[in-house]
Amino acid sequence: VICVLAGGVGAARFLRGLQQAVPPQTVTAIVNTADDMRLHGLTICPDLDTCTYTLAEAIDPDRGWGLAGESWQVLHALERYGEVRPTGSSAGATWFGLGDRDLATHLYRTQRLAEGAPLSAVTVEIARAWGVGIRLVPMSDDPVATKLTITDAGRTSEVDFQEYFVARRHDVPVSAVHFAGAATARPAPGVLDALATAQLVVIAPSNPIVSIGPILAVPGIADAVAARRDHTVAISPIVAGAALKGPADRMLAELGHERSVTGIARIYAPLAATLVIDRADEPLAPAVAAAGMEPIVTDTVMATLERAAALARNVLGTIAARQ
Ligand code: FO1
Repeated sequence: VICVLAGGVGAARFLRGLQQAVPPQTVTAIVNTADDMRLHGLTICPDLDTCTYTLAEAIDPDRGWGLAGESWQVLHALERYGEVRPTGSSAGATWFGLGDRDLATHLYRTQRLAEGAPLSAVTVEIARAWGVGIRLVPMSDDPVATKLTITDAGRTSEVDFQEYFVARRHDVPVSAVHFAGAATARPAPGVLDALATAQLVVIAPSNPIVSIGPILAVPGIADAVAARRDHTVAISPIVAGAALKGPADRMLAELGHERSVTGIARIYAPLAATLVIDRADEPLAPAVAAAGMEPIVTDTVMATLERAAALARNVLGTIAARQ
């Protein structure tokens, strides 16, 4: 079994490459759920859905989230209510883009949760409906929510993840991050087992602070990964000092980390023996080694399925070589 700690787009692309390289049933992805939100009374799990839709070849390839060929009739119909919505109400909100077909996933999930099913069981059902072979497991069945302290126009406040990411276009400085609910959350069934028995644990190229951070904040998970340090490989989400997608680069700097593969190595060194870095960062390989991780230099930008599969084979090879 190969166990992958996964956030959204970068992780989904890596998993899609990995399922070219190994039988999908041998892969368990432990997925961040601290980006989840409630809107229109629905439970929305963006990272789980990004992984599901990507693995089902149904994702919108340009946006990296939501479904390809989506229509937006419901969203446009909601715009009518914008004028009558009282201040403070979130009724009919249109700032978060839910497509018509994507809504079906949230309707199904919300009803199943209301019937008492745990998120992990509902996730299996949704993945099956989309023909996904990789086992997708939410990090926890208990709610955990990323909260960010931001400063906007001189005012400091705490906001939910999607308000920071989508409503404010991750364009405001972050001075603190915490994961509400994490301290009492339990790992979802199968998570600790998968970590303990995997031949290889991969930390996907996701934001270390807000995508991988919440997974590691669930009690027991970081210890389970650290116990497998020699079998754990992280893939840097930072290439030449920049994040390929999202605000990881700025967020690292704002929270006092170095915005480079060296900064990534300092964060992951207690958990993983190996860090895969891009060829563009080859000059920093000695700094990665000095931070306590063995650097592997290769192409990490997953512009095509072939590149993603090649990266996956490379990651598999690092462990095969050491055994
Ligand atoms: N990201 C955006 O930038 N704008 C959106 O309107 C938006 C809607 C959305 C709906 C469903 C879904 O599964 C994801 C969606 N995302 C949107 C992406 C989401 O905010 C990010 O993928 C993350 O949570 C970060 O990993």
